Amino acid sequence: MKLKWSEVTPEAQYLNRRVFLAAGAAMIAGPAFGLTGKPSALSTDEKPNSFDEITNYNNFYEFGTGKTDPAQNAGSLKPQPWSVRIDGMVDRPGSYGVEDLVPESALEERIYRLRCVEAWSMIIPWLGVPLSSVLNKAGVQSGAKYVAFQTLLDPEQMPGQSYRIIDWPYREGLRLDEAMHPLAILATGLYGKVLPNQNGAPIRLVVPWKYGFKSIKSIVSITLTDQEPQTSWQMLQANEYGFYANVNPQVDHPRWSQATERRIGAGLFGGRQETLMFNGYGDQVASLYAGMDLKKFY
Ligand SMILES: Nc1nc2c(c(=O)[nH]1)N[C@H]1C(S)=C(S)[C@@H](COP(=O)(O)O)O[C@H]1N2
Ligand SMILES: [Mo]
Repeated sequence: MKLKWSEVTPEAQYLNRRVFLAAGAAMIAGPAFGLTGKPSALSTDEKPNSFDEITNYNNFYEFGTGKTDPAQNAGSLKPQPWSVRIDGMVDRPGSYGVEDLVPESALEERIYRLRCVEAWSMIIPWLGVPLSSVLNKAGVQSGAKYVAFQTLLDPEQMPGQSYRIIDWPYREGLRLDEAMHPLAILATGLYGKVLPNQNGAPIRLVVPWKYGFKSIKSIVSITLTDQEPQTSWQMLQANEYGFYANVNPQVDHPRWSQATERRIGAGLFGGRQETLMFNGYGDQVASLYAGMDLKKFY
C-alpha cells in the first residue's frame, strides 16, 4: 500500500520512533508510519534536518534554479508508474519497475550527510537499498567499468527542460567499484515517507562522500559501460566540476573555498563548520582512491 508523503508520519513522530529504535524496542511497522526501513550502522548519529528544510531547499534544475523552485514546481512530475531501463554490459537488460528494483521489504534507513558543491550541507534520513543490489539484479558483466545514469527527459513534466541551462537529460556516472560500495544507495523515500517529487521521486541516487550533484534524481536509465561516462556538470564546466567530485576540503572550487560549509538550519549565528575529507566517510571509501592524485582527479 502506497501513501502520499503528506498523509503520513509527521516528523516529530518520526524522531520519537528513532528514540524507540535506539532504546531497542521492536520496530513499529505498518501503514500508519508510511515506509519503514531497517536501521543501518552506516548512518550518522548527527541530528537530521527537518522535513521542511529537506523538502523546501533543493537543487533540481528541471524545475528551476532557485532553491524553493522545486518545492513549488515539481507537482507536474508523475512518479507513478515508473520504470528504469538497465542496459549496456549486463546479462539481463530491460525495463524494471521501481517496486521490483527497490521492494519495500528491503528498505534500509540511511541517515547521511549531504554536502553540496555550493558549500551548504544537510543531514537527510533516506530510505533506500544498496545500488549494488539493483545492479546485481541485472547481472553486471565482467568487462563493465562504469555506471552511467540519466534523469527523465520530458519538458512537459519537467518544465525547466524548456530552458537550455544544461544539455538535458541530466547525466551522472560512477566507477563500478564506487557504485558497488555499500554506502552508495538508490533512495525511494525519506523521513519514513515516499520520496517527495522535489527530492527526486520516485528513485534517485545518493552517494554521500561526493558532492551533491553526483546524486542524480528521478532516474530513468542505468547503463553499464567500459568508458568513463560524460556527466552534466563536467560537460558544462569541466575545469570546475570533475567526474569524481569527491568532497575534499583541500581542493577549492575555482570560485570559492571548499574548506568549510554552512549547515542548513543552523541559523544566522550557527557559524560555518569544517568540511571533512570524503564528507566524513574516509574510513569507508579512502581505499577506493589509493594512489590517485585527488587534485588531478577532482
Ligand atoms: N536530475 C537532477 N539531479 C540532481 C540535481 C538536478 O538539478 N537535477 N541537483 C543535484 C544537486 S546540485 C544536489 S546538491 C542534490 C540536491 O538534492 P536534494 O534537493 O534532495 O537535497 O541533487 C542533485 N541531483
Ligand atoms: Mo549541489
